[in-house]
Amino acid sequence: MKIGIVCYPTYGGSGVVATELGKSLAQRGHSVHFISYKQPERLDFFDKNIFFHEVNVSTYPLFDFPPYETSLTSRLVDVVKFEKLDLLHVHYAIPHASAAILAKQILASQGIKIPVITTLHGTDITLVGKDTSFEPVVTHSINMSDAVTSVSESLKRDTYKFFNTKKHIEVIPNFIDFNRFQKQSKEPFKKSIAPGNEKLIVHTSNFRKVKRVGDVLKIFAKIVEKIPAKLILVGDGPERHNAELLSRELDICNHVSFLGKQNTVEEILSICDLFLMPSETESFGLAALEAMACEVPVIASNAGGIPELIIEGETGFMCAVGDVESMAAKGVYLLEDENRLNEFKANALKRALEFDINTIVPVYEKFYLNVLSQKSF
Ligand code: GMT
Repeated sequence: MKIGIVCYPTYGGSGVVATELGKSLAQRGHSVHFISYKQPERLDFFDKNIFFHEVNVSTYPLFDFPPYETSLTSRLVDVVKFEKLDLLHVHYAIPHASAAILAKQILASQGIKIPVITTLHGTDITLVGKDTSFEPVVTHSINMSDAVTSVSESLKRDTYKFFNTKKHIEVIPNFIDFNRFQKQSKEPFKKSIAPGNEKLIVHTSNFRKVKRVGDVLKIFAKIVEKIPAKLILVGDGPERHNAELLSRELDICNHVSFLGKQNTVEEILSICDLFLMPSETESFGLAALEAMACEVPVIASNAGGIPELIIEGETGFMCAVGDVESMAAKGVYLLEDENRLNEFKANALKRALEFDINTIVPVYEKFYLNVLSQKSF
């Protein structure tokens, strides 16, 4: 198949899933055309089946807000026509789905038919999408897509709750590439971060409010009162500065490392004992899956799609959003007993294996073929 993938190019989960999906589809022999305003972060190599089409947004003195959606739509029309694509798979509803729907209409007026598949990832539904300034467009885009997928049952339920749609939504979860995400021996690195053999606790995110990075620090501050431990924070974003201030306030600076954005997260995860994900909401929790693949158990909030990933009392624990006391208590319970911790680590890997890229990508492939066979688009 010739597949067009539209996504955000940055570190966000939807861009990562879209890029990894495209890379895997290319390995399976499909031609994959990425369309975005920048080369996706994880697309840093050459493959004869992978193509990248940059969207350039023209500026003009009249434009206080350059119209990205219009430029994207025009680029989609051009790429679909010139590359003779079979389908468009757009990741994150805003503005990718609406741009693809308009491109599809323009192409139809020229006698070219192409189905649009929209994958809902999370905040495009639970936070941004339901905002009244976007809602009518998101609803229309969902209803006009030829097929829609969501990354969890929870996100599917939220879509029906927040939007006026009866569209069938196929749940296809996030997945993980074990060629990259697996525990590696990184003893010298571990020694440099934890010279006293302290337990290592980790959080990775884009430091947006929804991630509750402040809770990560509060949980850690309580754990470190009882267990010698260090905290590694990976990523960057709007809440980073507040997090730094809070770590000073909590007097835990000597135990906390802010590493910023990192390309080889799997190396950091490989030396860690516990992952914290106290998010306000999380449609799936890809970062937790990455940790589990590297044998790191997770303590998370009991929100969104997280219960579809974590097995309570086996691969980690889930507590109410904001309940830092309980999360810290669970953390101590895990870290204080080496045998118990090792059992949770093994369980985490076992659970992650259920989301192997080689299991999930064929599900998308089958889904595409099914949409193409319907011919009703
Ligand atoms: O988590 C983020 O802030 C990024 C966001 C995105 O769409 O870029 O991630 C969402 O999509 C991921 C991939 O499907 C999911 O694993 C994340 O749980 C989801 N984030 C939220 O729902 C907050």
